[in-house]
Amino acid sequence: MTDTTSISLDDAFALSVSVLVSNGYSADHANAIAKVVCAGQRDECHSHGLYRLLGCVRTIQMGKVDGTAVPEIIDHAAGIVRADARNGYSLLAFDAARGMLVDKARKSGIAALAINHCYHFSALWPEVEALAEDGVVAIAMTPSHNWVAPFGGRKPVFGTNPLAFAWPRPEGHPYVFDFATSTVARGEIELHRRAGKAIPADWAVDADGAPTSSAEAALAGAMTVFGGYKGSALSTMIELLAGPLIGDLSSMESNAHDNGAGVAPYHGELLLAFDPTAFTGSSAAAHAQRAEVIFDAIVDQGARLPSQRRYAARARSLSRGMMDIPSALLAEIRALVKS
Ligand code: NDP
Ligand code: PYC
Repeated sequence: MTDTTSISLDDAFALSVSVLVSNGYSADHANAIAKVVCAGQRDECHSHGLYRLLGCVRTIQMGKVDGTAVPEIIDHAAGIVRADARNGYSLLAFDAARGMLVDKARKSGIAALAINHCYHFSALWPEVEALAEDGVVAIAMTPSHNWVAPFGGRKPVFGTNPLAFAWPRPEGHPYVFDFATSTVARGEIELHRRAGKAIPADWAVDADGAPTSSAEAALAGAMTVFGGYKGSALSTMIELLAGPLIGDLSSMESNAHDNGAGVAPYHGELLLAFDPTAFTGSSAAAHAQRAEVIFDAIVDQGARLPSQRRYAARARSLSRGMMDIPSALLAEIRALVKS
């Protein structure tokens, strides 16, 4: 049983900003990163919560990410926004480009945002959820480092390549899913290693290609794709759409760029936004009600919607004004603040 500490939402945010700014991030980057890692911890998404501050500090200490980069937002075409993160983290670029993406989707029905030249560590649900709150349907995807073997192979080719989708609903939170196209996010294996816990044998193979329940051996070997050859194909699609299509690095190229530093992946991200009203005009609200029938048919039989657990965790954290964090991790994070 992990020893945990409760920390107020405000204190967690202030601590995160302090860690980031004292290690060389600008206030803008620190706020953008703190917002997302605190949201992850609040929603009990531990692999992409406050734990990620360790990687943010390592990535700047290794001289990789530009912690003060100012993203350049480019109105590239009627349906395309480009955001050049200029070697900073992706999150500030997303925040800066979000409005233009939504405006273009409203004008054209569909629009794409390509974020280029970014370090990337974050969960994608905060971005697609924000876009759904703006009223558009959203998809996001990104490569990472090549840690994942294709179905039928043993050598890492793909990143853990998350795919996220959000659908605005007439009432309440949007429908959101966000998952790695590997069997599990790499961060989950890292958390098992930190906790000294075994992993399920289908998450990864060791360096010799044998299934392993050792987190260390898995991190040194190759992770598996989810869903067999179907996951392999989806992961390939993400490599292509968020790589060569937008003129940015694949997961193999990101790892080569890392050159053994062991820091956050460096590549691009693709986001797509669809405006329902542009497709169906004044009947969009009626069609949105038809979508509700699908969600009802899922939950009415006892199945749950993705993000249902996360939204429940959020509600608990917000009502307490606190969130829980492993005590050892909190101590490690506090020790990162430079005076
Ligand atoms: P999971 O395998 O837990 O899948 C997460 C998604 O599936 C969530 O939307 C989750 O909803 C939903 N889900 C889980 N169980 C069920 C269920 N029984 N019924 C319905 N829906 C369910 O997480 P992953 O390890 O694949 O990914 C975790 C995170 O890692 C993601 O946020 C992803 O963005 C991030 N990531 C980021 C990468 C990057 O390069 N930046 C790379 C890889 C992953 P709920 O949250 O409510 O449980
Ligand atoms: O957990 O797989 C992961 C991951 C990769 C990059 C950021 N998170």
